[in-house]
Amino acid sequence: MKHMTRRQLLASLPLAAHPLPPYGTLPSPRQFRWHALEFYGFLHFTMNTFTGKEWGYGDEDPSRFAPSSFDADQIVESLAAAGMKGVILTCKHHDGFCLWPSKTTDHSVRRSPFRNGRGDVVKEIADAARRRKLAFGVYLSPWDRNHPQYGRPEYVQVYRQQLHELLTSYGPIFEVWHDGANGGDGFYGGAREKRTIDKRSYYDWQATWEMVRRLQPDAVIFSDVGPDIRWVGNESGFASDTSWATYDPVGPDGGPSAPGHTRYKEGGVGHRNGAKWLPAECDVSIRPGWFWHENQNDKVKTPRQLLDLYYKSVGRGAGFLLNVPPDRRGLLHEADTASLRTLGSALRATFARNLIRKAPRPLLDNNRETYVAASEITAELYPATTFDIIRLREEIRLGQRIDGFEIDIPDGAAWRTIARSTSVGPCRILRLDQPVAAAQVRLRVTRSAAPPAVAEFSLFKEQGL
Ligand code: FUL
Repeated sequence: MKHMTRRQLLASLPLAAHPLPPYGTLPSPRQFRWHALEFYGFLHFTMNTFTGKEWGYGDEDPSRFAPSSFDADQIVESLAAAGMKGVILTCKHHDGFCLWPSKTTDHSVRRSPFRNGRGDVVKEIADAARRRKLAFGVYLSPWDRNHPQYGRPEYVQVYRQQLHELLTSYGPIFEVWHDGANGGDGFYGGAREKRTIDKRSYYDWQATWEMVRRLQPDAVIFSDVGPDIRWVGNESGFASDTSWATYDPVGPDGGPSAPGHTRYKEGGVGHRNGAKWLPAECDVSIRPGWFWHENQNDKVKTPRQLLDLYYKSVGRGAGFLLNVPPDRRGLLHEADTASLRTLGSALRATFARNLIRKAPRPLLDNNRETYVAASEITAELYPATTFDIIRLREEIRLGQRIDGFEIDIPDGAAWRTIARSTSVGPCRILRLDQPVAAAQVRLRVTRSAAPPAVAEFSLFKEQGL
């Protein structure tokens, strides 16, 4: 290939030799660590598993929570087999039933037959995750259809107390998940009425989040509006094809936003040059429902469907939060574990080895913290090798810089463009319609807000399905 110009040569030197100034808003260290997880599991498990509901009313008898052979290791192992690096448990869903023996309420495992009332599902999952080296996170529904005080100021203290228990008794927490579904009808200690709240002011989220920061400074906080991770705006598991890590949430009326009170559809694309680093997370269930239902055992997403969602979430710079609900035994069902296993082996086989043999070292070292400052990079594969997956990463601690890029392969004496796309950020995976074979592959950044800082350029051949 042609010789590098002096500018290109300078630009291809690694960070220490040629540092780039950062551009725009940047991820916090806790967000930067979160970006490395990419794929993690959601466990929707509670009273609903036994009543067959999706949203319990809050009047369910705790005696109904009776998994026959709960096994946290089986659950966590199955998630790890899929390649997940963390797990978030619904410690309390909208029905208010607490999976740990909370001091704030009687409506908990303490009054259930599970481990004769001495069990703690949160502890068992947290411990199993730790054993398997998966990060552990907590979902705690702000809406509580059981609690008599829901809708009144007292309940906000209860919610904080519950969160306090979760953040102080179960070791390091990587993510705290606040659901935007809030308020409506419920049992409320027997009142059986509708209680609506002002989503912007009722919870005083700032005070709650300050507590999270104090108790678990490394945890990222998820909600429709962050402050660390944003909802992608759908429950189908995909980000928009162009998706920015930056975002400035606003309320539906253009005013202040709050969890459950945003123009949530904007979460898919985000906002180019938004003032906040607020990357998207894609939450989706492996089944039609969030909870396990017998009649959905034959509706489990296939490994191919899951892989497609992986490309459309992780591959667009978002997190992939895949829900796999335990069944009434307290196990992940065979249909789900089979899908997870095949997905995991496909991901491992596909991404095992970057097919590029020669390129500037920072691109090949599998290290998101080293980069090449260049807008054109030619990589070599020898002999000519077949690939259908292209993965790029920016050094996001220097900001989201790239707006557009193209991928070329040699075609006689010229180059032929085989793929083009837009945002990169923490991760961009392109999947070609047809595998191509080439001995050289060129990345060309066609538009960028600042000189590009490319942390990874890899090629793979999809396999394992
Ligand atoms: C929604 C809830 O209403 C669903 O039950 C589920 O927990 C999902 C993850 O979030 O807002």
